[in-house]
Amino acid sequence: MFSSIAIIAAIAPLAFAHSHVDEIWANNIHYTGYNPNGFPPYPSNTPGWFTTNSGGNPLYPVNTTAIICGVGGSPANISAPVAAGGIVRARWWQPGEWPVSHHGPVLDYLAPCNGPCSKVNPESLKFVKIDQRGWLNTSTWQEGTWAADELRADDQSWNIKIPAGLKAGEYILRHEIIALHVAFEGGAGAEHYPQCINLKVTGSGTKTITGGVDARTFYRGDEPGLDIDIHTTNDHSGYVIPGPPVWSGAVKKDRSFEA
Ligand SMILES: *[C@@H]1O[C@H](CO)[C@@H](O)[C@H](O)[C@H]1NC(C)=O
Ligand SMILES: *[C@@H]1O[C@H](CO)[C@@H](O)[C@H](O)[C@H]1NC(C)=O
Ligand SMILES: *[C@@H]1O[C@H](CO)[C@@H](O)[C@H](O)[C@H]1NC(C)=O
Ligand SMILES: [Cu+2]
Repeated sequence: MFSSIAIIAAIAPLAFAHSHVDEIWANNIHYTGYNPNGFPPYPSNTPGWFTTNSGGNPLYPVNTTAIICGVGGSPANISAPVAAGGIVRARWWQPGEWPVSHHGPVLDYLAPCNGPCSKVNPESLKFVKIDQRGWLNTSTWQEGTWAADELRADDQSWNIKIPAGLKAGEYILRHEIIALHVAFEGGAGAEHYPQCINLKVTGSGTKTITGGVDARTFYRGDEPGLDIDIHTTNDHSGYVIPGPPVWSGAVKKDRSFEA
């Protein structure tokens, strides 16, 4: 009896686990992300935001604080240096691969902290979208190939280009996967997986972020990019990626950029 409870307790986090960002590279320096699942190793210093989202579960209502930087999101205590124009790479932890069923877009947002990101209130952040990628082609699956499939194929990882010429300072990078496998009418809804990362952008750039918005206003939930049955066809060439348009200050030349 006692031991079966212990076994259930041990496997439950895995059974319900979706994912979280476990590894981060910036300027080719490696960091371990915060692990919300309650087992080691805990990093002593990480630019990855802390959450209380044990199991990495999705399905946030799209207009609550949790959509900003995750359930119970609180700021990481260091900011990873990265040059403007440089690359941040995020790797999603999963016992195995990012789930094959979890097709959908990958999106990245950036907000200035106007001071140290370690002290920032997530509700004060004003984000712009810096890249997005949605449906890609009709190959491989009944639903076609999506950005999340590309992420899975690249070791569950995504490269994010920090806009060239961005003014030096501390910023929150909000990296997000949206899984659409149960987004159909009568399904549970689109699954949002946000992960915030503290960055210290360096260089002599002059571009400042203006026109950013609160992450709680990105999505409604009933727009065509979130309320969709992806299983009916492999051709979603008309797919409209949800959220605000890509910021004009983001240079659309990286493979991750697609307006
Ligand atoms: C970050 O938090 C960890 C865990 O509490 C602590 O060991 C570490 O010293 C902190 N680092 C900084 C730079 O505050
Ligand atoms: C969030 O969305 C729900 C469902 O549409 C709505 O009832 C609620 O008023 C919204 N809350 C805010 C703060 O906008
Ligand atoms: C579809 O997209 C994937 C991911 O980018 C790529 O690997 C694959 O070659 C593409 N297939 C076709 C037929 O274009
Ligand atoms: Cu899931």
